[in-house]
Amino acid sequence: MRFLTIGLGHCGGKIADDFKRAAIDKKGMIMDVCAINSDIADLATHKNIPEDNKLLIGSGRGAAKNWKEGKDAALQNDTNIKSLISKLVSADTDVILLTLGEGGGTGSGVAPTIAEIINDFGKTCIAIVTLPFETESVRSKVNAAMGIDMLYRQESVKAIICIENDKLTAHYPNKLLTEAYEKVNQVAVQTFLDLIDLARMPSRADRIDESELASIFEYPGFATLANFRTQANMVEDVATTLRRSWDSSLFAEVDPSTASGVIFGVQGPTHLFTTIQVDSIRRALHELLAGKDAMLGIYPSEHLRWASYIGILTGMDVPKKISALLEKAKDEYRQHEKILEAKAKSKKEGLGFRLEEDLSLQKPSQVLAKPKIQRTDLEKLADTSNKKVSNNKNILQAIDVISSKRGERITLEELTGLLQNEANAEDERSAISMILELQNRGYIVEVKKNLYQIA
Ligand SMILES: Nc1nc2c(ncn2[C@@H]2O[C@H](COP(=O)(O)OP(=O)(O)OP(=O)(O)O)[C@@H](O)[C@H]2O)c(=O)[nH]1
Ligand SMILES: [Mg+2]
Repeated sequence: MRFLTIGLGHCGGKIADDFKRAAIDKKGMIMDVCAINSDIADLATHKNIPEDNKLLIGSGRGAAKNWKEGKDAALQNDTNIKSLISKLVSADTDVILLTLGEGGGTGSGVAPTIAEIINDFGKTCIAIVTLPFETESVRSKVNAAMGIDMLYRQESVKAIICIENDKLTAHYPNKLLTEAYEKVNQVAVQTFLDLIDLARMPSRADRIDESELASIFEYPGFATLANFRTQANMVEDVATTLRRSWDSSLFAEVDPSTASGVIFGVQGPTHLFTTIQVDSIRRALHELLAGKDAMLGIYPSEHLRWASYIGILTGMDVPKKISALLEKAKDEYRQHEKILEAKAKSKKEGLGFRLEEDLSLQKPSQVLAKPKIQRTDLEKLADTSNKKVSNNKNILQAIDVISSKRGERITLEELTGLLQNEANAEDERSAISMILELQNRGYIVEVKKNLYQIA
């Protein structure tokens, strides 16, 4: 079989690099490989991918965990991507494999565009994607949700196989994250290659061939890989071990009853495959997957001490993990938007430092020196025992009114008129009380008899 693996972004590039390394030893398998990334440093780390097959798109510094940035970079490099793929794809390429980590900006944003380009080449693709940890940021979740949705809708994309990163914690609790990543990437690569090997393996019993396997890949929808190995003498019932082969994997949990196609190969010592045992495996497959395109290969080998179950289930409904991711991405995005709205509002309103209000309670420091003026006439007129003006709200309004005339000179008559019209002074007497208060606070200064300077 001939594969073209295209690694997208950081995680996708690493998995593609692993594919190339692991496939080198496989006789009869041709694995063409390339990497597309917006991060120049990542590309340099892929030792097994030829330099000519590495394509840098976008900024060179990554897509800042923004799927739109990744998508734009792919669109802008449409011609370069097409020429890279046309260099590597050939008439006998059976499957194009896209590998990426859903959650970043590059892989999530670029993959749907690549799938569209592949469609123009008349080829189909399988995607192997990782799902972000539940504890990753809202940005990662939105990228992943958006990326998976866009990828799923692409016509050329058939089987989407999801590695569930959250399972890493249970599988490798004490490993460093980098080691756990390496491990899970290798397991995914090995499982896939074991499946391909199955279709090339001879058998004296029923076997699966490459064209059967290729036809199973064609069912669109979500898929999972199964790979389980156990000591042959531990297998009491071959059929019950079957289900464990996908339930215990690092791939996202699926509902096998929704599958369209299934291929299974069971390998083990010859004595394991009595007709009754093989019949029981077939029954188990049939009960679980009635009406499905299910194929079983049996690979007895005299000297094996272990039994292994390798398979793929395709054309399945959305795994629970992805439905939950889509919901969580929406919820957390809404929450995030609310926080941003509140921050924008608070920015508009400022920090609550109102100099004029503060000044109305306390004399401003920059006020002009209070002139010694005769206020007796005004005081008489105002009858300062009148409480109307001491109302803080009215005086604030008066300050507001005169502040628009800062620097101007204004007569007593104009000032009383102004305060009556615009500062709610009820009558001339209240207006004059306000004038006295404004003078007291230093907002106006009587520069001549009945002529005021607004400070
Ligand atoms: N299983 C596995 N998951 C990984 C690995 N590296 C990263 N991830 C996951 O993949 C997601 C995407 O990360 P990257 O591949 O670094 O993102 P990218 O596509 O390069 O995008 P940008 O860095 O934003 O340009 C992360 O959120 C992780 O959940 C890895 O080696 N193995
Ligand atoms: Mg990156």
